[in-house]
Amino acid sequence: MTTYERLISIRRDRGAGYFVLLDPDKLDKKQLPSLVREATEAGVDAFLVGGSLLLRNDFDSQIQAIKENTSVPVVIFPGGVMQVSSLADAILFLILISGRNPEYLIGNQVIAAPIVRQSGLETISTGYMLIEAGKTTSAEFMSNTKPIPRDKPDIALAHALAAEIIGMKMVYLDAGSGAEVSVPEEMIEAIARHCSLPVIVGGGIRTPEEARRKVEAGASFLVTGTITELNNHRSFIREFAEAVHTGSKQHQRL
Ligand code: 1GP
Repeated sequence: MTTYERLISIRRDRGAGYFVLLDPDKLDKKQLPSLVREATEAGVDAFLVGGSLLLRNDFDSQIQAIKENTSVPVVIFPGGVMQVSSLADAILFLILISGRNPEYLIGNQVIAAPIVRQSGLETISTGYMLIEAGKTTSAEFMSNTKPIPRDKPDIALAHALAAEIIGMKMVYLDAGSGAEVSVPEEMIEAIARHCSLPVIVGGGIRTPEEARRKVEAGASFLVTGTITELNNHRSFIREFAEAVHTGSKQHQRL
């Protein structure tokens, strides 16, 4: 079974999946094994690994340390072409479709493609959209692109439909790490209703209740990064996992 198939089966069996984002620059090497083990026990469905910047030169060993301590998929969520490791299970091959910066639409993909192919990594083609976050996020600044306005679900939907027609496998609605406000439910709903691709939602989600609302609106996968860095105890992560898994049941009932 490919990692993509595994993720789809998680969505089918649990209604929605809960991903924890680990930013290589913020990982404490000593705490990492226990964090990964506890998060796995608490019900996390996959780990995403990546960041807008890479300030340290130990990406491979970080991935290895995560892999050694979990049975769930470890998927690279790359902020740049340096973030490739054959030790991961897959890589989200991102196209920043909400922006109009050619470097993030095709330039970086061309640079990364030969290395990704050589690595043997499974690729999951993902239409990545930045959504207005109430502040300038690292992703917005580093990509030099303008996010989609929060009050324009129709614009976000048109991008998601384009991703589907082009043949991408997922869309990722991201307010960006540390966003002041998360992706609006109205936008998630519009995409979930009219686009058949699985929708990953992340950025600025701080409480299990907020996570539940995103899933009830139709998110297939929910991502937290910052909040799990700050509160990485098992009970807190478990609350998020339960909110995501029960929120999806609410969604199915509607
Ligand atoms: C960012 O969606 C992720 O790309 C997670 O965001 O760090 O704000 O949870 P947070």
